[in-house]
Amino acid sequence: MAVEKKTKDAKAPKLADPIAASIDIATQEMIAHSHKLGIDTVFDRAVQMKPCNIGMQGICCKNCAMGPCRLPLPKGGIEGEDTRKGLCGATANTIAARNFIRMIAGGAAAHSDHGRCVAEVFMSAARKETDAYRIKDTKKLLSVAPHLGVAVTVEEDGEVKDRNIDEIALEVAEKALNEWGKAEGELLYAKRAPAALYEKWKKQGVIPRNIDREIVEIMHRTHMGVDQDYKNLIKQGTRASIADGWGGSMLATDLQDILFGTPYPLQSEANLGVMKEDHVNIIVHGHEPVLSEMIIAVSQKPEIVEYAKTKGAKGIQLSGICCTANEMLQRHGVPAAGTFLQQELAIITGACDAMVVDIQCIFQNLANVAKCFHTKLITTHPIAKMEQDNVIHIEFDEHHALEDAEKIIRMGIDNFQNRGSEVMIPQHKATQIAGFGVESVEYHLGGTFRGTFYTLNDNIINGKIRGIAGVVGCNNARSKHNEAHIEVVKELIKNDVIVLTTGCNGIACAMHGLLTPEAAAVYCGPGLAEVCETVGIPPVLHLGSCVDNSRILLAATEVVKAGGLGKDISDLPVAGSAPEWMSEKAISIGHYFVSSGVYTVFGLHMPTSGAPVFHDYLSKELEKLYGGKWDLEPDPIKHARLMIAHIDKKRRELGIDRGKERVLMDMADRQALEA
Ligand code: BF8
Repeated sequence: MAVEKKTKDAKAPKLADPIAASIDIATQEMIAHSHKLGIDTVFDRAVQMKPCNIGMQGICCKNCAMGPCRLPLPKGGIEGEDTRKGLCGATANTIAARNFIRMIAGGAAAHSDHGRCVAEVFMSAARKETDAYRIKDTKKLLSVAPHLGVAVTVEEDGEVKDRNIDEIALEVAEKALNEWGKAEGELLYAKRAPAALYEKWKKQGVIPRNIDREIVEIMHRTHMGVDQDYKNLIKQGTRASIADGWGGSMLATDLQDILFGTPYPLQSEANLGVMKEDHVNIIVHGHEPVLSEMIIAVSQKPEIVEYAKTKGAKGIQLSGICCTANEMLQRHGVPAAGTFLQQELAIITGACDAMVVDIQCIFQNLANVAKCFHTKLITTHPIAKMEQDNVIHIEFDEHHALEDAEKIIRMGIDNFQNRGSEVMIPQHKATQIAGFGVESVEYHLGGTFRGTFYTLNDNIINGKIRGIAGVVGCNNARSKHNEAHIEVVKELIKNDVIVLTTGCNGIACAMHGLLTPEAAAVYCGPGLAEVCETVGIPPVLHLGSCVDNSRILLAATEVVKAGGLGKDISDLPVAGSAPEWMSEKAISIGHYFVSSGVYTVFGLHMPTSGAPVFHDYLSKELEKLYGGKWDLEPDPIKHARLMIAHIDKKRRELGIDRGKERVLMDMADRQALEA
């Protein structure tokens, strides 16, 4: 019998159970449809291939050719001295720390290289070398300029004194680009952090010198035979992660806002059901809005819409996957077709006429899936090509961006007539209100005459809002798609914790109806529901893509500035979470949250668990240096409750844990609370 079963299994690979794979009905339907068509997806591959247990625990070193050296934990754990070592003598702590900070380097490099590309386009726009890009949001330009040391004097009427906008934009571009590789000094944006946090970083010697250097230094220190002290290794990881969150990512967000507009709340939709059978469906997937902004601009040209009609389509339906979805959503209301794990499914609908990709989170298997359909899969970035011969590469360049975008869109339109008979778009989508940011939170939750976070702080102090959670990050095919995202967020808002979201968590929350003001009455505790209903906001505020986690850092800083809740981010009743993390970027984000004073819980597993001493250093000792620490909890309800317990601890420390009558506080009241 056993032999017979083996033979049968060898012929028919195990397939994912759609119901076990996702909580989303559209995704379940599409997984079942993919099985009917005989096309494998990430969900099937996840049940067919087991992850390496030793790699998962962070204790495999492959940094030299004497290895890989694998240091599994002894059965029953470590008793007495941990004698595990690699050929060179590297301990489990050294190996796990090296691997962990290499993940930070990978994540910080991805965010920061994205930021650099935006800065280069910004420079072209400032120099007026391109017609496609121009400085759109001068108000944001003027607010960012001083943080880069660019002097501007703005009159009360908003007019700029002495200098013109073009000069300022050029100097901002130069100063910003300099942040990646300047020879001396420190990261200019480090001073945007609360003074108490900046001082902690200074004391620990972790203020980044420039963005690139911190990433390069990780690669050097983790080379065979260099840094062999896990505390010293993670110190460099900390410096590189700060260079990401308060550097590369924050610059990406700021420069994108100046070029393309700061987001303000708007209505849109999410899930595969946003695709339309009678329209040309063009899906933009990846991360840099430099590409997607041009695609949006061209797709709205009347002659392009007319061209689509000549091919029998009713129009063009743009939608996004991953963080490009968030970028297009935040500024234009373009709907999100899905999260990271739905990228193959979007093509399997048979209705995707073109999928345009740039960088990050793009499955190579898209090319194999596209081969089964008419879909044109177009890569656009010089650093991200695919080997399969059905992939078309149209290199995107800011100097001829509109022409490139038009070529891509016409290719999608021309392809509309090549659709096969096998079209299945799941009829599931949800309404969402997105487009939040530091500026719009200030507008909604600030005072009418006092443009800061006063109202938010007052409601935290009065206990209507128990605290703030940043819930972010990816999907991971090793866990049920969206389940942990949604359970964590629902448990938080049920307990009056307002949630700030980005990345694929934002898309997941949209798909499951949590990004509407109406969600407050259904899912929130009474305090948060009252605030949301009064101001007309959802209990979960979508702040954008993963580089926009920098908006969460600045929102927390604004809460500190508004007063009454301590002097540092680590004093606030806040917590961070990535329930379904997957990428190195998530580790970099997690670590800059921790280094900025935020208690941060990850789901699934931590890639450090095979080195208990190093793991404990992250989850216990770091708090003494920066006020934040790592934690791990795979169970979503326990995960949320750990965050709530931390928020309650901070409320007790601030003396705001007892229920109080709601009173409007002035600055003197707040200062009295701080004493
Ligand atoms: O940068 S959340 S799966 S899409 S890595 Fe990727 Fe993770 Fe989604 Fe955006 Ni962020």
